[in-house]
Amino acid sequence: IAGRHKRRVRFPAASLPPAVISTPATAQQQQQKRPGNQVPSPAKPGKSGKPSKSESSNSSTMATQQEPRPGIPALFTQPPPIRDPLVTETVELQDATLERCLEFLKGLHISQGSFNASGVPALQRDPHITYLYDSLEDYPEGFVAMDASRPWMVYWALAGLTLLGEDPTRFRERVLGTLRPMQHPTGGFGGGHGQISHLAGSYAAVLALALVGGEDAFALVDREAMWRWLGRLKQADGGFSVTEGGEEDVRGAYCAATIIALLDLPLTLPHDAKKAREAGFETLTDGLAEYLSRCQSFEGGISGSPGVEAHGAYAFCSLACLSILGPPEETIPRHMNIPLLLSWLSARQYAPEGGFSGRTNKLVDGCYSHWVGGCWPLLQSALDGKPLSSGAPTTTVGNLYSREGLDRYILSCCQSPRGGLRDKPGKSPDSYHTCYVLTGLSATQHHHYRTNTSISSSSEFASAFSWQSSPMRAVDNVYDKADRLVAFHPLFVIPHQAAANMRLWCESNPIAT
Ligand code: FPP
Ligand code: K
Ligand code: ZN
Repeated sequence: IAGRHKRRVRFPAASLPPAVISTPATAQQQQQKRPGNQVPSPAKPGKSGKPSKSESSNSSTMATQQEPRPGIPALFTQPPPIRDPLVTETVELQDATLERCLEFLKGLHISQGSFNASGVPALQRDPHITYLYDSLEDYPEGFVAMDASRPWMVYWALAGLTLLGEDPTRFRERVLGTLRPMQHPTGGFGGGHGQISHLAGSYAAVLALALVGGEDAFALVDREAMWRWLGRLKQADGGFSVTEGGEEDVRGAYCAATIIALLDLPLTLPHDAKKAREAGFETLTDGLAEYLSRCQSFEGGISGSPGVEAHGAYAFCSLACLSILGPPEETIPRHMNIPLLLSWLSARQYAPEGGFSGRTNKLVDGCYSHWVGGCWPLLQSALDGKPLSSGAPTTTVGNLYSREGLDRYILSCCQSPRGGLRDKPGKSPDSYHTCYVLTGLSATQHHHYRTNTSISSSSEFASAFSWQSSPMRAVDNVYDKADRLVAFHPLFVIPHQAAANMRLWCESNPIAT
């Protein structure tokens, strides 16, 4: 792959990923316009020999009239038959978005590559690989806000490359060198040099270490300090704040549960877990599921904290956290209203776009292929119930969303012509969207199910380490075999083996507390 040895970054007027780590300072910085570091590069001519149309031309309304390529069902080539008669700014934005997507869904945009028999463009594997290798190199000064997300930059690139079949272990030394100075003696990793520890950055750091694997990577984490730090983040309502003195939301819950499970941290509260001890808790996980339960909103979706708007990113955090805490068929029905959740989650998939929105009355976005798409295997597992003792894969409820629709949105609308994946047509790619769009595509391609055997010898997180996956039957999808991605663990968002290796090493190297 040519990009492997590239040492230059070319991000044309990149839009930054959402603030997964939000501080008032970075939020403000992210509003700033980035000085373009543009390397002009001519748009590749379509391999299909279709009439040429430039992305800037005002051709979107024409796209509704133009004939789609063969093999595409009408569901994905026409505006929805039922329209809201009340025209608002929101409705206009939605109409403009679906019009723009239609040209791509119908396979009529000049930037699209070769198509398969279902009218779906091929995955541009090599350009995406090159893009992600590039994303690990230098950045222009306009990206200064990303200095608070450095472990994320490492994780997004390595996770994306892994999905695409590249070997992340070749980055081991570099990753250790990058992350080592970001760890604090008082526990956890900061988002960059000299920054205080944050649960989001610590989650990304731990996942990056799991991806590169090996004893040196596992031993890099000061697990005792991590455990003490988590104790100080534990709040009286059962949840976790993301940093000492910082905000509390379900990101904290999921990141903490992931770190505890992968690193085999003790559940007993450390001595200085002041708030949690005063609330009467005895373990790091006490009251956590109840806290998540209070985050289900009137709509049925799940919000960042009790009482606010439901969002797909928080739905994944909450359902994944519940599925780490115990078997999903027990924890999810016990703490969530499932019919309401199913109704809200189903409403996230749009037609004709096929992709997911993050919340009611908002637009599809490729990154929700993971945040919303990643909820489906967890809910499916909850509905399928206890795994069979024979160990055979079991499906009772079947597909809960349109895998075909999501495949179409991802492959037709989210591939940036020069590599990298994006939110939607017209947006620039970034490594956050590249990682999570690919994670979503991988999830459509695999059936994720639990077995009754866990790789972990402890009973605590037995269920979290009992997942397996098998490729979906071809009839459920519309991508080509050559476009199959590596399967990821549905809770830890890294390969199953990477999660198992970290957990097993930590189990055999218990920390003294
Ligand atoms: C709204 O952005 C987005 C949010 C409120 C949540 C963002 C959080 C994540 C993407 C992931 C958090 C998870 C971890 C593990 C740290 P918007 O208003 O720009 O987008 P929208 O219009 O699609 O809602
Ligand atoms: K968005
Ligand atoms: Zn997005």
